[in-house]
Order: sequence, then structure tokens, then C-alpha cells
Amino acid sequence: MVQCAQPSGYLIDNTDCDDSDVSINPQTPWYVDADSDGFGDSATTLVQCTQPSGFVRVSGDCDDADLQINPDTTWFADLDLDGYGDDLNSIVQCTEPSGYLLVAGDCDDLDDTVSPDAIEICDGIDNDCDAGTPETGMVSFEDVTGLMDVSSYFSGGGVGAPVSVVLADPGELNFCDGDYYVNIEVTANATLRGINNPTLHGEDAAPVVSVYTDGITVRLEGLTLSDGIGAAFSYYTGGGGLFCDALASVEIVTPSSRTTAQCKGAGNGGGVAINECSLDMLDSEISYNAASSGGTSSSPRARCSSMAPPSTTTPRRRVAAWPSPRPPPAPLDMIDKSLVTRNSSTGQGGGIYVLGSLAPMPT
Ligand SMILES: [Ca+2]
Ligand SMILES: [Ca+2]
Ligand SMILES: [Ca+2]
Ligand SMILES: [Ca+2]
Repeated sequence: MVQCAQPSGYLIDNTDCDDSDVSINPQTPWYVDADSDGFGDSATTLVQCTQPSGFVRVSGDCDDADLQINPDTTWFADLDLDGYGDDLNSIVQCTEPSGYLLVAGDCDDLDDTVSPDAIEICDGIDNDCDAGTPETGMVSFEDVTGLMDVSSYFSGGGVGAPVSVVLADPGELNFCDGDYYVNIEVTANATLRGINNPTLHGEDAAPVVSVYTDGITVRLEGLTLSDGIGAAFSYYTGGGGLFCDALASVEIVTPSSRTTAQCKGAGNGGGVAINECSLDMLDSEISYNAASSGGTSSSPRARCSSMAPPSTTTPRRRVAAWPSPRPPPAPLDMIDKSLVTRNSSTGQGGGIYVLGSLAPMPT
């Protein structure tokens, strides 16, 4: 417009290259954006109207050599220092905050053994931060040195062909969900724990769990013991699920799910038989067992209708071996909140048989 008086909204200066944007004019600063993340380095500027190549209007890039780092960057806290941050604990800023990472994915940022790099182990915890990785068929053992995977000791058994394992190490043996075909002799203070209701099958070769070692305490939690067959003690046989013939203490307890002995041990005490052993049962179940006092059984289940001696020919595999302290057995014979049902016997003790216990109880 050419005229003498200045019209409203007009200037003498005609150097504005973008008259539609009030922020762009000959005094506009442009910031170099070497990593092309949309944020420029405020240390290198050009002031001009038109946008220089490689420059942007927005400054604030604290690292112009890394396009991952700019004011929009999300940093994840890594409290346990395992190299993975907590998705739910983050900060958005350019400079790296102390104790934060660019990598998320830690499902437990208070446990450095849990991260996407960890290997799944049987412990009821999602170790590898992938809920799709099952614990099925896995077994772990925990002692003073920590938790280790011992699945291979138990994975070799199958229907009709159980493996024999001697648990000679004090500690806790954890079975995750699944079926295990095994006869276990426990010779040290130990807890055998089921996580998510596994079943241990004795496969008519021997009791599922047997104890012959004086002075130890054995605890069973959350396990179903199935298809074991009784062993011999004194003039009797029995204990297809649990057989204890020692001055030992056995506790069958389970705070969350029931320990169930569904073994059909022929002889006396289809499910549990103890001799001199202290037995303490809480919230447990002994059911569907059969026993007889003769060479034949009244078992309603054919698989358990015959008696067999404890397996002596199968080489026993050792989980570990070192001497354990031997406390005196606890005289704690009691049965509380437990179900003993649907057991049958032509002799003594269809479900439980006690011979020479420290404090004999009714069967
Ligand atoms: Ca950058
Ligand atoms: Ca972490
Ligand atoms: Ca972690
Ligand atoms: Ca786990």
C-alpha cells in the first residue's frame, strides 16, 4: 500500500518472510537440530526470517547428538539397579535424572533378580517379567546359598517309570504346577512345597515321600501325593503317600491349599504310615486310599491293588549332599482341620496308620 499516512496494521519494513506467523520475522532465532529430533541446541543459533536448513524454532535439546534424548524423553526409575526401569515410575525431561534409565520393563523394581533378563524359576513369582512364561513342570531348591533350578532331577520320570530322588540337603524343595513321577527319600531337614497344586505320583514303585533318617523334620505343604505304594516296616507295610520309619518329625501343613495324600499304599495306612515318627497334620486331606494287612489289597483302584517292596534297584539321584544338623524329633502328634475320608482297609488304618509313634493317636 502506498500512501503517506501509516494505515493501521502496516509497516514501512517489508522484510517479514511469513506475515501469517507473528513469531517469525527477521529477529527470529533458529536452533541447530543435528539429530533431527525436533529440538535444537540453544548454543548454536541463527537469527533470520526464513528457516535455515537443519535448524528448528524449538530449543532445549540437551544432547543434540542423540535423537532419543530431548525435552520429551521419558526416564524410568531403576531402584534395584538391574538395568531395567519401572514403567510406573517415570519422569519426562531432557537431562538424565540420577537413578533413571531409558529402558523400561522391570515388573519388580525392588528385586534385582526380577527383570526381562532373568530366567524363570519355580517360585510363584514372574521372574522374567513375561506373564506368558509358565512355571509348569519346574522344580526349585532353596538353601542358604539361594534358589536354584533342579527341574532336571524330576523331569525324567513318567507314567509307570518314576525317578528316585534322595533329598540330602537341608532346604526347601518347591514343585510348581504339573505332574511329577517320583519317589523321594528325605534325609535332611526339608520342606517340600507345592506351588499351584502340583501332584507327585509314586507310580506304585515306593511311597511318594519316605523318611528313614532319625532326628530330621520334614514338612509337606500344598502337595497332592498320588499313586504311591506302601513300604515295609516292622511286620507291616503301608504309607503309599508318606512313609516315615524313623525318630523323625513330619509336619503336613499347608496355609493356602491342601496337602492331599491320595495314595493307595497296600498294607496298613494307605495314605500315611508312621513308625516311631512324630506326625503333625494341619489342614490336610487323606482320602481315597486303601490298605490291607495281608498280601492282598482291598484297593478299589487296580493300579494300587498289589503290594511292592520299596524300590532298591533304581539308582537314587542326589539333589545335594552334605551333613545336616539333627535336632531331636518334636513330640507334636496332632491332627487339626484335616480331612481323612473315603479310605478303606481290610487291616488297619485305611488312611493313616501309626505304629510306635512318640504320642500315638487314633487312626
Ligand atoms: Ca537430541
Ligand atoms: Ca530395575
Ligand atoms: Ca527388578
Ligand atoms: Ca517364577
